[in-house]
Amino acid sequence: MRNWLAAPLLWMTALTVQAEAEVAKWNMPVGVTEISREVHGLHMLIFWVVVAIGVGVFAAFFYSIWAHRRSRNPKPATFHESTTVEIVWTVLPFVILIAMAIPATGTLIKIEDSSDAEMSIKVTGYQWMWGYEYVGEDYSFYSRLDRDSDRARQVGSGIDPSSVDNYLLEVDNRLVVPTDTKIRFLLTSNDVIHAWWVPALGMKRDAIPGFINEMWARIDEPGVYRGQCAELCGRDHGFMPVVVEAVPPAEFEAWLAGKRGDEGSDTAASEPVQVAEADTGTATATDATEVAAADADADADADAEAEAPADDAASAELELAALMETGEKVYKTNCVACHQASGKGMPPAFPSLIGSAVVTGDPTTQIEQVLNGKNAMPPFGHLSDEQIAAVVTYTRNSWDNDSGVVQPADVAALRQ
Ligand code: HEC
Ligand SMILES: [Cu+2]
Repeated sequence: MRNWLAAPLLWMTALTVQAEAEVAKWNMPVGVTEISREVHGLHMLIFWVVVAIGVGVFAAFFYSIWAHRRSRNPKPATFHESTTVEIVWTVLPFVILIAMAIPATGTLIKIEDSSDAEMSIKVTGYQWMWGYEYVGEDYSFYSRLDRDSDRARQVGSGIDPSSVDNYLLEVDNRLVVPTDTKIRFLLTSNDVIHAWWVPALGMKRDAIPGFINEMWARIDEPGVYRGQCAELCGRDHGFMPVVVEAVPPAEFEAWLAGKRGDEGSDTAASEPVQVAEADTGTATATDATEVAAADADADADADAEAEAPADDAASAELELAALMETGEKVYKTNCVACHQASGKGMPPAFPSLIGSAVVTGDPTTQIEQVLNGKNAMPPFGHLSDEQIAAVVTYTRNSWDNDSGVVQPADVAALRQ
């Protein structure tokens, strides 16, 4: 008896373990915060309640079809109404709903309670990237789709996306945060509604212009957690991932100190610091100018002003040809939507840049306008000095405009 039972039982256990692993792939992930585990627990609880109800309802359904089929009961019963049944099917769902609402409310209250946070991070959505500011720590930066993904996603790039690690889920600058620390996220947006979503943190919030939404997380395990913008925000909605890197608190402090140490002078404090990290190593020849732009922005500009410029890359005057090449890329990425590739714009809303007094006149006016925006034109202060110098030079020397070169230093001088 026992023997012939053992084999199938063992086999079933093995199957269950395998099935569990398989199911985990399809199920909601458990996450790395207490809240995310509670949310997952609720999700499973309610899932099983739903399964039980489903089984009950279908069992009654199939039993009725079988037991009350016509061939068994050629003469149908003619009774009407049953007060007992009506009370049962009103009270029972009510009790089930209340039973589910009690734990759910407890978790909701915890989700909303961002009090006693040990640090705050302001998250700003932009079309199409994220800005992060460590509130009170005097450090902020922008986080964009990493270059490998960006290159591969271009139409006709010829790059196989599956050859890119974490395709569309990697950024140039990760949001580094400490573990075991209650972090409050303050979410807002600079343009349209975005949503900041990292599934492993168990929360998702909209980033709305003019509003500040809150959420919080205390991450238990060091690791890299990936997410995406979760609110359709325009053309490049699919290209503004979120990458959170959780490290032990001491490591975080060291990281932050290192970043702030980089800044040097106060011009840089208001300016995003571009961390070129791994990109520098993998850059191909065509990217040299872009990488240089990011690098120059990070270390060179501020230091070069404060002290005698020791570094060639920082102080070098850039040639027209190099600026035009970078400028064309920057223009195509940031300006064509309104001013068109032809520079003709769509007057009257979006002025033509051909022969424009702003473009052909004193460069200061255009640099300031590109940095700070004007009316319906958004600010582009998040671009590096070199990128802005390049795009301004590009407009000044395209479409028969012939108005001379602007250098990154000219841009740096005009940042507030
Ligand atoms: C979202 C649309 C939009 C984008 C993108 C945009 N602009 Fe503009 N731009 C405008 C509008 C609107 C004006 C007119 C502003 C005003 O004077 O009220 C303008 C004006 C200008 C002018 C002044 C033209 C004149 O003769 O008054 C320049 C120069 C300019 N933009 C350059 C740029 C550059 C360079 C970029 C890319 C980095 C860019 N713009 C991106 C909308 C845009
Ligand atoms: Cu978005």
